[in-house]
Amino acid sequence: MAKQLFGTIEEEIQALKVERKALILAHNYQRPEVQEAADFIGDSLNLARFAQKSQAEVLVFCGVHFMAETASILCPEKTVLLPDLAAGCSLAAMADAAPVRAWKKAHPDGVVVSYVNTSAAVKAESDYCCTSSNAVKVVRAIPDGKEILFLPDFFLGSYVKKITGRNIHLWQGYCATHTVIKTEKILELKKEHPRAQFIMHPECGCSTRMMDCADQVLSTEGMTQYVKNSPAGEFIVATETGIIPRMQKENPQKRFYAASEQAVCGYMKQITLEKVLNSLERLEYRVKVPRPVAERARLAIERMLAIV
Ligand code: CIZ
Repeated sequence: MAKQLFGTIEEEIQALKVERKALILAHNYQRPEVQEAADFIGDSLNLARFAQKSQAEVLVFCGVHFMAETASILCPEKTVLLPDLAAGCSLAAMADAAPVRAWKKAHPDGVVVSYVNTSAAVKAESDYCCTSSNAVKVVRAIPDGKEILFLPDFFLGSYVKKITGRNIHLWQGYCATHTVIKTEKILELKKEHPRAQFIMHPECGCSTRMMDCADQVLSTEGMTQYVKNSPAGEFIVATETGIIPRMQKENPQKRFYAASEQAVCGYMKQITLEKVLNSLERLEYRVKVPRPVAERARLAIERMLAIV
């Protein structure tokens, strides 16, 4: 584990960051102190795009493994570091490349749309990538009548299917963190806070039942923008709880209620300030997507970027 040489751990990180010509990127679900130490906070795609435009040589990606892979695909010339290789993703782990290839074989005319929560190897098998904020747009850009294979999130896929009315086959994956958010608790909170707006992430396990009573179904980026611009003063937030300190900091006069206090992603919370310092000191752990896979995965990401 990293040794502290002088000052606080935060000061040590900032000093080493300059020395390494590094940027610290933190996902919206990271611990508050990690978000505080970051140069940029956002969703996986905005983080990778911010990194792409920067002059930094090293990216310390405070998020989970597939996000660091996406950054490596979009910034092949930069050193991408993940402070803990155990920071995986329950949803991404539900789709491996081999079963995806078998699925494609069973639907040879199918257009494969992969949510960003997939490994680089699965993105390489896909025609399009999408995020929760642009999945509807990506699907709408595919010519009418085309059969669509959507993976790995069943709930996001169901939402997109309902909104677009398209012929979509759904992979049966789900995010373990979002499944703990339950309809009953949301109804209770709505009763307790009748003026609160209810905003929901489409990965929520209850989304198929609760979609119609949500004021908004939004990605994490969409949520942070929405609460800023909305005249409402209270919000019930149905996603991983790590986003709430950011919302509170950016909107000190507003109130936020977690739809479930248990919606905590253990993988996201693997990243600590100590591990960030260690990562900068030792330049570990490097995430590099092999070139042939990266080139195919990049095509799926670029097709998405051309639409949104
Ligand atoms: O793309 C991301 O960062 C994820 C996984 C979710 C979101 O809504 O931002």
